[in-house]
Amino acid sequence: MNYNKIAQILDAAALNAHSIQQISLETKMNLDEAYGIQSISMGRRYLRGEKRVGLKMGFTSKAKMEQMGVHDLIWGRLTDQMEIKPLEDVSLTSYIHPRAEPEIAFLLNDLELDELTVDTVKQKVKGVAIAIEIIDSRYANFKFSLEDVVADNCSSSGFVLGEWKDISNTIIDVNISLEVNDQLIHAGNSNAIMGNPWESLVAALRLAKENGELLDDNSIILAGAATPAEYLNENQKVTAKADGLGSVTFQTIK
Ligand code: OOG
Ligand code: MG
Repeated sequence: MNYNKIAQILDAAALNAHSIQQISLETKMNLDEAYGIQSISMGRRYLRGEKRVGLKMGFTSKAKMEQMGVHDLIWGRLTDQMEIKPLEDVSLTSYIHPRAEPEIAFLLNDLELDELTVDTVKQKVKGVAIAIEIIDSRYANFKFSLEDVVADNCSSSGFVLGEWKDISNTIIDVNISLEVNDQLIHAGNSNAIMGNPWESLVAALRLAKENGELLDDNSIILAGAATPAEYLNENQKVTAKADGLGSVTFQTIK
């Protein structure tokens, strides 16, 4: 199968919310090829009018690596169509088997940085927020290899942003949790994200530079979940909280 064809299959699976067989079972691809497929598949979305609004990092914590059996850092693209407003009703019919996970989000300014370190990248941040990511692997049973998930834009499907706070609100060593219907489901610490969530931003900016992804004013970065993800069902109130960042909630409907 050629890469355009694979990109088209993945794009159609996301668009129509139907699952497909893992690509790697039939077609061998290396990581570069998988990112190439992601790029072509996202190109199809841009042609339909979706706008890229940022990037998301994946497998930045042990909790996520262990849940999914993938142990390498990955990155994908976020579009405007994936954004869900806080308190919005989310219909599960547009997803295959969605899961939610608590995230930390960064809002960027247009500053260009030469050196990317935990100290320098702070200059490029206008705000930090608690967020929830909805992931929805296009592969049956949410099962994939590293290459499969990369080709599938790292399962990206939705995100909800809490209120932006300035970076005097620390995001280091804070409790972060996911609640469903006011019950605590997963709890973690922000430092589970690469030892310090700022490291995830450093990695994101480095990858963006290496891959020619422009991160201009108001771009969003999701740092990757600090806890495992949880499957969603209808009629659930889903909330993520982090110390100092407040909370964000959405509601699922049929
Ligand atoms: C892949 C996406 C991983 C994260 O926060 O680690 C991710 C998946 O788990 O399906 O978004
Ligand atoms: Mg995530």
